[in-house]
Formats: sequence, structure tokens, C-alpha cells
Amino acid sequence: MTSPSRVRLTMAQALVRFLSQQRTARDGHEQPLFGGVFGIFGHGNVAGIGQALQQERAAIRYYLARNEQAMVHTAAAYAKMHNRLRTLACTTSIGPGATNMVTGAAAATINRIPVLLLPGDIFASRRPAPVLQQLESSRSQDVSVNDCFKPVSRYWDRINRAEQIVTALPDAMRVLTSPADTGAVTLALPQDVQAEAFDYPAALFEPRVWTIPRARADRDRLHEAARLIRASARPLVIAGGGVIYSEAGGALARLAEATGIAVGETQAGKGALPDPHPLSLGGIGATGTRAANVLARDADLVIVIGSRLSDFTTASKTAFQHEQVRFIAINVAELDAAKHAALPIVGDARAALEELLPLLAGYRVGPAYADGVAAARADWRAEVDRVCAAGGEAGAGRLGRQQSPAITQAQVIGVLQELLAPTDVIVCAAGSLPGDLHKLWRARDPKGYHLEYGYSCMGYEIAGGLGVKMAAPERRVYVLVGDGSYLMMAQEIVTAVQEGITLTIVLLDNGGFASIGGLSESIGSGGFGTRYRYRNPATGELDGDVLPIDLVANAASLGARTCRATTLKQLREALTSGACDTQTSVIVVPVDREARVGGYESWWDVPVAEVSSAREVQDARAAYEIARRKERDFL
Ligand SMILES: Cc1ncc(C[n+]2csc(CCOP(=O)(O)OP(=O)(O)O)c2C)c(N)n1
Ligand SMILES: [Mg+2]
Repeated sequence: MTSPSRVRLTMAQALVRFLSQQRTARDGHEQPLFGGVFGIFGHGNVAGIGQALQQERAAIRYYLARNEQAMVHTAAAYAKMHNRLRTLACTTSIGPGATNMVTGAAAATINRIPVLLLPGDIFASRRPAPVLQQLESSRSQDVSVNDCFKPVSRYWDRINRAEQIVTALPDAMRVLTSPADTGAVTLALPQDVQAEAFDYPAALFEPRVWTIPRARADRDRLHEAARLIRASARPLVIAGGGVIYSEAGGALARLAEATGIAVGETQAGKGALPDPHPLSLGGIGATGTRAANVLARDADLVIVIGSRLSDFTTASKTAFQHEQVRFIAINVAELDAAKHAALPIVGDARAALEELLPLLAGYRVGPAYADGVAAARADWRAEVDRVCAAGGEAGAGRLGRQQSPAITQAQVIGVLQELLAPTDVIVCAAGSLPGDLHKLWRARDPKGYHLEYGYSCMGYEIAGGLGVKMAAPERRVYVLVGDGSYLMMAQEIVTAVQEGITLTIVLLDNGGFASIGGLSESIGSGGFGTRYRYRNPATGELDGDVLPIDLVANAASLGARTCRATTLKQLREALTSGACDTQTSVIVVPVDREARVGGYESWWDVPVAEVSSAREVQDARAAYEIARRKERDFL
């Protein structure tokens, strides 16, 4: 007999019911934590979680995806768009279905984005072992492929008994909703345990609200920060993703306006201080603007807010050249707050900025600094206009199969900038586009620029676009994707079509991996292995004609409305015809592979071969050794 305070359910049913009842709240706004469950079923989850999702479908929605990696990206994009207050869960079978999620887990964890992963696992009973897709070990039976999730998860558990979820689930939610600890949370679910029944306490299924705190920073350190800022002649703010997740943009603008301190932005932080603001310098670091990078070079104090200080942000620790430069780092995570020997202000970005502002009363940067910021900004705006207007080489035929890919990637960015509304969202992740966008895009809304550049994972773009649109259906979502990324993972177009989720996908075709090709040239290897070519039967090398890939037909076959734009006029027409608003569309734009946007006062450490038979490599190594001398230790 089940007592009234107990409910007899399978472990999977209990888990799904529990998820449907979780909510988050911040600043008094409450919402369901889970917007649904994405999944692909196999023998490792169909009878457990699959059955439970069917039974509980009124409480939580299930979405069928095409690829397990992609669905984790969708969940992460959804969570990022919701400032980490909401997410999606992902269910897979055992074996390859499960390990397909490892890349997505790493991307989410590296970006500090919550996702709940529910891979199926081998029988806890071990009786039918080895089950189809089981990895065997001669040293232990306590091993499965799901152990691969451990380093890429912020929380990892294997549920070997049905009752374990009573403690595991609240713990998993604690990590998912922790601003400092969040990332991928993996609960590996043995396929037999999923189907086992247990008398669960009814209290487990009561609605539960996870309050997202705004952790207050240490008072003494805030006073010390104010003292450092007051003593600074050339301060600079670096705004990272944490500013946006904490909705600290308003507080940042108030601090910037009160003090005159200018702001550079990381990829995740772009839009924190929207571009029209006179103190916005745009992107900073290896892919930064000249305006931000010149100020970083000369800054005597860098105030880092909500950033991991990746090598792109710090230009591989060459960005800050002032002899006495010091750092203040405001971050919810101690790990990040302590980087660069910063004065660590451990706490929520918005709360810390609000508390810091009154401590700075009366402080203002000098007129020379203010004039410098205004001039750097004006110079940069003119440069962006110039770069976005400059055409490619008409008739160059660099793609081989098309006669004149005269359009440049920068021109495409320029057209999008001109046509998109401030609240529209651009989504991107890998290739040459993120760098170009970081430099050129004028983000006018904190949620309008969605870059996954912590993992820079090719294939994130379309899957991520799906998550963005699910999180913000009222916004138009533009996925910008290179041909290489597209070919790696385009299949979530099918999921978008299935769900009636409208994305506009702008596919920039430059015939291969142009960004890595450029990198390869810069390290003396001539772009080796980065173009889509046939293997030449005579030489055995990939130097034959360019492969005839019909990307328009490919996208059409997945259910998208498609067109090809070979001129800017056609691109404008495709974007403004209105058709994109009603159906997922793919606009294929051939672009000039060689028309690259250069770097501005920046560098990125990519080690060049120390010895080589090639002269170009030797030269590149010599240049590398000189450039590397600017790298600094901040101790
Ligand atoms: C999953 C994954 N594999 C490899 C890389 C390394 N990589 C970065 S950019 C790039 C080429 C991307 O090609 P494409 O999408 O066509 O963009 P393009 O460089 O041409 O602008 C590669 C291979 C990566 N970032 N992600
Ligand atoms: Mg390409």
C-alpha cells in the first residue's frame, strides 16, 4: 500500500514530473526553469524517460531533435537568451547518443551556461551486460561511456537506485541555478533503473522556486576598488557576458556616465553598453576594435566585469602594455575574479556596480582621456563604414565554380546592420564571422548579439538559433554561418521546420575553411588542407577543382525556403521580401574568400613550428618570437 504522502512512479516518471515543477526567480520575477525536453530515443531511454515524457506530456513539452550535440546547443542558446534563468533538458539513449552530447556539454560548461543532460546508461543490474553499445573494461565494471561527461560537467551523477533521485535532483538544480557554478549538469540514467518503480515522497513534486541570488561583494574590497579607480588616470572597463546575464547594463551605463570611463566588450558581453552610447568602444582583444585596443594598451587600470579573460579578450596577454597596469575583477566566480592578480570583487555584477557607484562620487576622468575616447570612437566608426563598403574583387572567381563572388563578408555584415531592427538577434559561433562581427557589428540591444565564442563550436549556429528563437519568439533571429560550419551541422533546419520556428539563415560560402586557411597562411603553411577540393588522381593531393556543393539544394532538401544572393541588391531583396518572416529560410551568399577584415592593434598566440624546411615557416617563426615578447605575466 502506498501511503498518502508517497507516490508510486518509475524513476523516469518521477524525474520528469519533478522537472516540470521547478521554477526560478530573480528580482521578484518567477518562471518555469525548464522550457521543455529535447530528445532522441533509443533502447537506453525510450522505455524509461520516453514513456515518462509521454505520460507527463501535459506538464512538460517534448521536442524531437536530429542530433544530440545540436540539441545541447539549442538548450544552451535558450538558456543564454534567458540570462541563465531558464533552460531545456536533453534526453538520449546510451552509447553514441549519449557521447554525442559531450561536445555540447563542454560548450555549455565553458560558457557557464546551464543545461541538464540525461544520457541513458548501461544496466545497473549488470545482468544483460554487455548491452548493445556498452563499453567494456577489463579493470572495472563501474565504467561506462558516460564517464566522459565528468570533466565537461559542473555536476555529474549516476542514478544506480530509483530512490537516489530524491537527493540527486535537488542537488542538480542547485548547480544549474548557481550563478557561479552553473554549466552542464549530467545525470546518467541506467536504462533498467529508469523503468523501476519507487514510492516517492509527494513533497518531491511540489512546485519549487530556486531564487537566483545577487551575491553582495565584500565591502572592504569595494572601497579598495574605489580607491584604485580614483587613483587611475587611464581606466578602462571590460564588459563580459556576466554583465548581460546579471542584467547590469543599466548600472554599467550609470557608472560609465558618472565617471567617463569607456567600455570595451568581449564576445559574450557585446551589447552590454549598446553601440550608440558615446562611451562604447565595441569589441576588445584579438578581434577587437582599434578604439578599444588602443585604450587597453595604455590603460593603467582595467575593470573587468563578468569576464573569463580568455586569450581572445586579452590578446593572449599582450593587450595591456602599461607598465603599472592593475586589474579589478567583478565576478560571481572566484576563479574569474582572481585572474590577472586582480583585486577580486566576488559578487553579482549589477549589485557590485550599484554599490561601487556612490563610492566614486566626485571622480571623473580627465579631459585628455575623454577627448581620446571620443576621437577613438569617431575614428573607429569611420573605419567600420569604410570596411563594410569596400567591395571584393569582381570577376576574381576565387571559388572556381562561381564566376564572380564579388561580395565581401564585411559587406554582408553591413547590409544586415542596415536592415535589421535593434532587437533582432544575430547568432554565430565559428569561422571568420565571429571576429568580423566582434569588430564591425554595432550591437544596439544586449540580447541582439548572440555569439558562442567560449568553445567556438562549429555547428552551434543553426541549433543555437533554434534555442534563441524558442526563448524569444517575438524577435527575428538571423543565423550567420560559414559553409564549413553549415556542412558540419545543418540538420536542425529540419527541427525548425517541424516546430514552425522561423529562422533566417545567412550562409556565407567562401569554399571552405577560410579563417583557418588564413591562419595557416600566417604561420607559413599556405592554407594547406582548408579548401574544398577534389583529390587530384595524378598527384594524390587535394588540389583539383573546387567541389561542386549545391548548398541551396542542400538547404531546400531539409525543408527550408532558399535563395542565392550573388549581389548586394539580391541580398537586400531576400532579406526584405517578407518571406523570411513566415518560413525558415536559407540565403546562400558566395563571398570573396580573400577579402578579409584585418586585425587592429591585436595579436593571438598560435605557436609556429620552431624548425621547418619551409622558408615561410621560418619567417613566421621569427615574427612569432618577436610578437611573443609582448606577452605579460600579471602576478
Ligand atoms: C567543431 C569544430 N571543429 C573545428 C574547429 C576549428 N575551426 C575553426 S573555424 C574553422 C573553419 C570554419 O569554416 P567556415 O564555417 O566555412 O567559416 P570560414 O572560416 O570560411 O569563415 C575550423 C575548422 C572548430 N572551431 N569547431
Ligand atoms: Mg567558409
